[in-house]
Amino acid sequence: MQERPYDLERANELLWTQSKGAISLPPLALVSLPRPAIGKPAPVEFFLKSESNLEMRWEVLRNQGYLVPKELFFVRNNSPTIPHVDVRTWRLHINGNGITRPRSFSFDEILAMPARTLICAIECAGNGRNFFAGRGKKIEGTPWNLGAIGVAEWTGVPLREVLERCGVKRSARDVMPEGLDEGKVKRPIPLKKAMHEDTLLVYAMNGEPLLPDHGFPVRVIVPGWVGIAHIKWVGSIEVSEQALYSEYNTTKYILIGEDYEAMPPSFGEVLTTQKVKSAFELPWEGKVSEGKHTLRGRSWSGEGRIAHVEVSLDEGKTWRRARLLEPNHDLAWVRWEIEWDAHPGVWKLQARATDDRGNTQPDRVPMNREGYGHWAVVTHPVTVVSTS
Ligand SMILES: Nc1nc2c(c(=O)[nH]1)N[C@H]1C(S)=C(S)[C@@H](COP(=O)(O)O)O[C@H]1N2
Ligand SMILES: [Mo]
Repeated sequence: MQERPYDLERANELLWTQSKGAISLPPLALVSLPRPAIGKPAPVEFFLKSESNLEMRWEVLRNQGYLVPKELFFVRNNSPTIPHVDVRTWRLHINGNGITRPRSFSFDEILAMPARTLICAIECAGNGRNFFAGRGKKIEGTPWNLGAIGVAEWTGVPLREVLERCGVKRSARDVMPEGLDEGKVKRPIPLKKAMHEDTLLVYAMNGEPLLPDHGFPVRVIVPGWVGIAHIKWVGSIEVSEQALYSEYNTTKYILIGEDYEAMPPSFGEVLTTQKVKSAFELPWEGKVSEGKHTLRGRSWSGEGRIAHVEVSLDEGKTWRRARLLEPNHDLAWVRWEIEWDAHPGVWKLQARATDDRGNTQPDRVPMNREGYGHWAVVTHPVTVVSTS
């Protein structure tokens, strides 16, 4: 018998009171409260807030370890509010013509299945969107700098285990998890990806139950793929012998533009894996005092692990290799550091990473209408102030 990560009976109650900080009402009373856009506290020191989204400030990672604590993890909600899910009545329904035995699972049944734990990033496809600006056209969408990413340890059951218990057919083609949020957010993944041992239905993040913001009680993890594939508050999953579509793979989370081809009925190229990016653990347009510093940052790839990172302090004329720190997980990130003797003035810092598949961050990436997939080198402005 496998040990439960936490007490199921009290999970709902605990999570809501924890995430709402001050208030501690019994679960029934909570049901009548207005649904929040964000559940956890969102202090301005940690986050930039826009509608129902929280962008992590990169400077907060400076004193953190490899994983992002749940309190600091970015939030991206396509629906205006997050749902209240009662884990005691919650069920996961599996249906569609791609399985022979449609059925549903209780939370207890999910917990009783063989668990798997892994570390990976979740990154919004629009992370870095702001850096497309200044190319003539304003881009709609959540105005992210680089803080729409986090790395955590996820525990759950392989989606494959669940699908096999439903008699998944070899002829099945697409698998589409659907969220219980107002917008019923759903996006398909191909059967092969759904059956990968690392594609999980997770109920724990960094060893604790998921917060409501991150999909309590169960969310999907598809390592390396765009954030939108990682469906939160999953309530049902359709398995189909036909290709499946939703707005999230036909009109949104696709690349539209001259350099991209439409994949009808999708209006553009459908996004799958994330590319390579880098960020400094510094405030945006921040100030540092002159003198010797250790510059720190992180680089990541949705296709492999980071092989090396270079830093330039002279707008790309010369580059120096940064030291990589352990650990360095596939489909997550690596922390790095480099010495800097900072002289007063305005500096433009750049970091450029290469992954073990040979993907190196380019100087520019072609525009696309919705501003997804900006993985070019970013110039980070920092003012060094004189101390004399
Ligand atoms: N049900 C549901 N799942 C969802 C979303 C959503 O709006 N509803 N947002 C997606 C997007 S766009 C991203 S980037 C990630 C963000 O995960 P996080 O909020 O836990 O950081 O969740 C994905 N899963
Ligand atoms: Mo996203």
